[in-house]
Amino acid sequence: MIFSVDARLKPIQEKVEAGERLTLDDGLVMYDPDIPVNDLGQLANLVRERKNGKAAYYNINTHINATNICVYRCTFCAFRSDLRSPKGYIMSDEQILERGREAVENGCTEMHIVGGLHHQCKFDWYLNHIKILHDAYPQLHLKGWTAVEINWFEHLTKRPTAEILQDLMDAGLGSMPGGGAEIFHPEVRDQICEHKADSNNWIHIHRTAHQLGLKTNCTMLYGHVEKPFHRVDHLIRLRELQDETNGFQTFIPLAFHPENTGLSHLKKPTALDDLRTMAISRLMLDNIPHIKAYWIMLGIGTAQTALSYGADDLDGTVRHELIYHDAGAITPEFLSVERLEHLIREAGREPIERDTIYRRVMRDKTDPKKWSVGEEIAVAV
Ligand code: V47
Repeated sequence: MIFSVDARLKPIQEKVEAGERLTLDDGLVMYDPDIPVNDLGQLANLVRERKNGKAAYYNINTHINATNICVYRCTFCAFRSDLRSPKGYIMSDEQILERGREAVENGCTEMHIVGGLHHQCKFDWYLNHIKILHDAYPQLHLKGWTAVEINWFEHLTKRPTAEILQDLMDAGLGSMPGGGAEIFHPEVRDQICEHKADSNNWIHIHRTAHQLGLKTNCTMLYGHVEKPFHRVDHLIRLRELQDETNGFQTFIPLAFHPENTGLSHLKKPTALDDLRTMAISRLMLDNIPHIKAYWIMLGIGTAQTALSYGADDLDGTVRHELIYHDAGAITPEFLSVERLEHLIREAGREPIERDTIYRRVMRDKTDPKKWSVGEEIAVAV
């Protein structure tokens, strides 16, 4: 044993040190509030350093949400709007292209594209975003449309998942974000978003994406009506798909922000719950290379601390984030590269700029807006 932990964690520590897989019961033990978070952090850090050494990754990215008008009414969402609400908006092609220009002007390697499911917009409207952005700015990686949106496009077109994804890839889609997973278990999903893609749909869409060679991320929205069992069950379902396809790059645990949502009576998860969940995610998801501490959602201090609780990625500089800021996030709208690198170094880690599919980014010293990419970053399995 490299370090000492609470007696109830000893069998788990043995497994972690031997590189053995943890079970659902192990996950539930780790969620017992009497188990010290620091002990879990030490175990998660062992796995994190085994996989990613001292490296901590970030990227230079921006977001675009071309509309917030949405047919769905997920109780946790503060971003969505009705068509006739003064809050509702929809962006024109010119506005979308202007965002692409701004992104390239600021040296971004990635644009994160998600939005509402506007009942008056056809699939071609969504496909066209990818087309016009990719045609104008081919160097910008387009990470777009969650499985929930893909499921909606299937509903609109009556076409199978693979065809929809292929159309998007042909237009220039580079990868898919991990949103829309929420909590898979129907006991929870039926309370917070019963109308949208269910767990089978979500898993099927990511499986199909992986089969087509599209890398994706995965998430879990925690800290609302779910119990520890639902969280661990969710992680195991993601782990099972990863065993099958190896197509997930990063897992992002998303802490619920209650403000302006249908669940505004709930308290947001504590920093201790955030760190416990980060550590348990790293420990349960032994086959996913990266765990992201999304600073926008966790807050800067917790995200920095999470780099010693299993996380190896802070996401990016981020511009134009709306989903969390509409739900009361008090984090800034943007962090500079200098700030991100400083936060990483302060945490005793080595900052590495990556692109969306985890290749090292090399910047031109005289003009940082110019960049090239190296090989995919190796992660020990
Ligand atoms: O699916 C919505 C969540 C997700 C709230 O793949 C909320 O790199 C908390 O998936 N409080 C979208 N969470 C964000 C997302 C994401 C973010 C950053 C990086 C990546 C990636 C993906 O946000 C939604 C939902 O689970 N969400 N509303 C809220 N009030």
